[in-house]
Amino acid sequence: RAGEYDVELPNAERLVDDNQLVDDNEINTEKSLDGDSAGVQPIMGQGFASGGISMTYRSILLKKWFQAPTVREAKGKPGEMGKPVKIPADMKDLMKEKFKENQFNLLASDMISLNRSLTDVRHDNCRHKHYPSKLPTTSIVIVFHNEAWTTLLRTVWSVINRSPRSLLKEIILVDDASERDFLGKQLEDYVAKLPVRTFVLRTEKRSGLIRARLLGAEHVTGEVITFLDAHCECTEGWLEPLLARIVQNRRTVVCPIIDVISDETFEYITASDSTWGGFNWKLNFRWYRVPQREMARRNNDRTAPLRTPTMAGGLFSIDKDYFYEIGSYDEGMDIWGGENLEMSFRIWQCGGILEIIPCSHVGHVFRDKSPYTFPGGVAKIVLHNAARVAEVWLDEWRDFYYAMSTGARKASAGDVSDRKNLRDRLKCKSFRWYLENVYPESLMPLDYYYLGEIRNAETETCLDTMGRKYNEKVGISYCHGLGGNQVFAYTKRQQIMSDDLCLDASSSNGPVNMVRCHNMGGNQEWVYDAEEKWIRHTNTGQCLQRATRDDASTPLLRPCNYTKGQQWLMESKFKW
Ligand code: UD2
Ligand code: MN
Repeated sequence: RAGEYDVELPNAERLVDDNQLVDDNEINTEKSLDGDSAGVQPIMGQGFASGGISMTYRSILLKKWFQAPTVREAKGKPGEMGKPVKIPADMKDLMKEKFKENQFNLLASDMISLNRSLTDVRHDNCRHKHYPSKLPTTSIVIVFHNEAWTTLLRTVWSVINRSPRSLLKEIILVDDASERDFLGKQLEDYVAKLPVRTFVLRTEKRSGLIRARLLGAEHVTGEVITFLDAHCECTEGWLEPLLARIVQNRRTVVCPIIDVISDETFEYITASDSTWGGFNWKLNFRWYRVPQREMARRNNDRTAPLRTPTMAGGLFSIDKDYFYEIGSYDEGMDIWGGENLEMSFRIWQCGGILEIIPCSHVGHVFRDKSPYTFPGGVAKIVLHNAARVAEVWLDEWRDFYYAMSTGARKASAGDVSDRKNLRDRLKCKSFRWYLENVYPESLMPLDYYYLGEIRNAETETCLDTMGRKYNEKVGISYCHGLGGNQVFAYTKRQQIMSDDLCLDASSSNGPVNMVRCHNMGGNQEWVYDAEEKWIRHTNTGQCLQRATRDDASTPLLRPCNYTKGQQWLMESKFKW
């Protein structure tokens, strides 16, 4: 049953979805080597002093890496200036073993200084920007469950080394019931000696990142809360532009550009400054290319704040009072997932603004798989959280979410009355308002005639994406009534769409492909005649017809002939 009804596993999304409108060359991997970062200290002083590193493991690292001239070559210290770490061939087994602990190359991370240098990745124009001399102070809140020592402390050191001391109130680490000894007293002793006030809070039992962040936030004494994941690296000048924006309008919630720290090599890779956050019908967060209209609103200034429909969730700054005014987080959400979209919708619908600040860059280790347990099951937790988002914020567009899987329909959102009351109390706007004003490019169509299965009158088979990808033929198969791959929306723009795919034909005898929706009519425009039941392709004038016995896998495009094989029913909704 893989594929169709599965929930997407956490961390499945990389910085940029394969299928997005982002050119690979937008991701700039070339870094200039000028510009240094503060406080580079010797590796031995910071990299291996302690923390989850056994004596044998340590001595292997020391021998193999730091003493073998073949390994050191002329390369200097591993990972400096954000360079990738190369693991010697005879350490590959150890590397694979270590990878399992956190689902990233822990061996590489352990070889890099906690203070490693990075290049200044900012756009040139960012370096000369002037920010108000009086900025608010911020407290950094970092929650973690079983995080590795070196990634956690490298996050902390990067904050210390690259933030103006006067703006940094404190660093609050929230341990969400980790099961690793070195994250206990050893961590407390370590952070007690740091040059910036840093302390560790602990949840009593595993509470998930949402409630862990709430615990951290309670202890914030700065004026602004800045949340970071526990495997980040802040770059030169990351903090000032975030705080400066909040000074201008305290209802602005701001995110840095999230660069990629490779989970394989720990190379620091600058991300595109032309992507923003969106989401699909399954309520997965996704990166998409920023549309022209938003570029134009910013006068094509790539350093100007970018209004984003959603945020990734892990890295942002928010005025502390505003955080509570607007309803902090939904405490009914467990472990991981959903809170990023929940907060994004809430900010926009309730009078705030959500932005990416391109002059602020923070790296994050994106992983393919989640390293930790999801007590009760991944699907149950992630679908529960998403259902809460759908119930409270999506109005009738929640149907798109529920259409995507039986799992989603079965999952319980629990009691959402408090969150609905919050929405009333704050007099938040509708999801329609959000789609119209914030995110017209959304995959959830603003207006649509139909959402459900599309059934052929003669063969009683249904259009089906078959889980196929972009630019492949649309399928047709036995109607299962379960939604998922057999759910299509017929939109007011006359698209037949399934999530980000639209039925598309470029020549008059087909094939009928699934192509990314471009919202511009053309090959993606279809007219459904609700009386005659035919679906006519506007550009070619041809009609959609059932599959043949020779090739039962895909519908055809043929001259309209008013036979039953060209009749399609958009009536039955899928079974709820
Ligand atoms: C992204 C966000 C993450 C969060 C998540 C959705 C970024 C870079 N990351 O996933 O912050 O919004 O989407 O929920 O935007 N953690 C706990 N307790 C738990 C589980 C996780 O403390 O039970 C910690 C974890 O150690 C980490 C943070 O929460 O520091 C985020 O978890 P993640 O790194 O697995 O999430 P990520 O980056 O895949
Ligand atoms: Mn993360």
